[in-house]
Amino acid sequence: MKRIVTIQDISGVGKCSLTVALPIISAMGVETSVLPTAVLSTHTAFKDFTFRDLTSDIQPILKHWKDQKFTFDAIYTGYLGSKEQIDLMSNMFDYYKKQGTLILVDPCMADNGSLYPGFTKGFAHEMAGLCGKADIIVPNMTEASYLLDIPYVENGYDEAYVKDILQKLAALGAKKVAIKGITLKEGLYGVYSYDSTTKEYTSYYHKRLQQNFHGTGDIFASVVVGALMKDYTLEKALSLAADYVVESIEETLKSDNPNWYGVNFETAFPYLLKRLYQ
Ligand code: PXL
Repeated sequence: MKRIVTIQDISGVGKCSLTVALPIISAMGVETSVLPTAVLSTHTAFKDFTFRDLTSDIQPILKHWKDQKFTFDAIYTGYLGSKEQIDLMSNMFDYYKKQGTLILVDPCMADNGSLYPGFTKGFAHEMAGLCGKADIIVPNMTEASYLLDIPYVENGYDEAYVKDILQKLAALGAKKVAIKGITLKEGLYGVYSYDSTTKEYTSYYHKRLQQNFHGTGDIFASVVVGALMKDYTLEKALSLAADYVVESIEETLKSDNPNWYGVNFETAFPYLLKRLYQ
């Protein structure tokens, strides 16, 4: 069985980061080790959340893993709480890269044109450096704009603009870049990717639902990692991830009392696993 490690926070309530990555990647038949970066009472869209920073635990945990000679088929980083954590991840990448570990960075820091609470342009700059060390990065359009330090454009751009952004992100150093939430077609969202080694682009369009929910980016990245571990091509992994997010949102909207803070990815598991094993 393949083993990955995912590094992001635990938000006790909120259905994001580790509370979605762990069940989803495990359900896809991939051993999922975790390195929590922080423990929050809820994700940061709730008021008055608590935040316990775990930065000082990261180094000792990584040392123990090295001593135990654990290897990972992939490293997937999501929400990181500080520049110091980015530096720790950068060193971790250098160590595991030598063993052929696939590195996927979800530069989780922004959406809908703005940074999440607590993040700065300086943090985005550091995150751009970390993205440069990844095999694959999966930003949304807002994160792509912050990584490149260019203004965020919500709508009205063309395909040439998207391709230019993909190339500029690849120029940071990431081998493959995928951007989700592209609004080029009415009523649809697109996922575009660019492979800097083959110079090839792919695109996939899926239904665009009216409401935005938290945690969907984490679900997307988790499925991409899981599918890649199941030997999917990046193109197939991206379309599966996008379709599962749509299915999860539809499950949420179907529910009698949908909560606002996260989606019902749990009841969409049969869909994911059927697709995975068909
Ligand atoms: O889903 C991204 C995410 C992860 N972790 C925390 C967050 C968010 C988005 O708001 O607040 C703590």
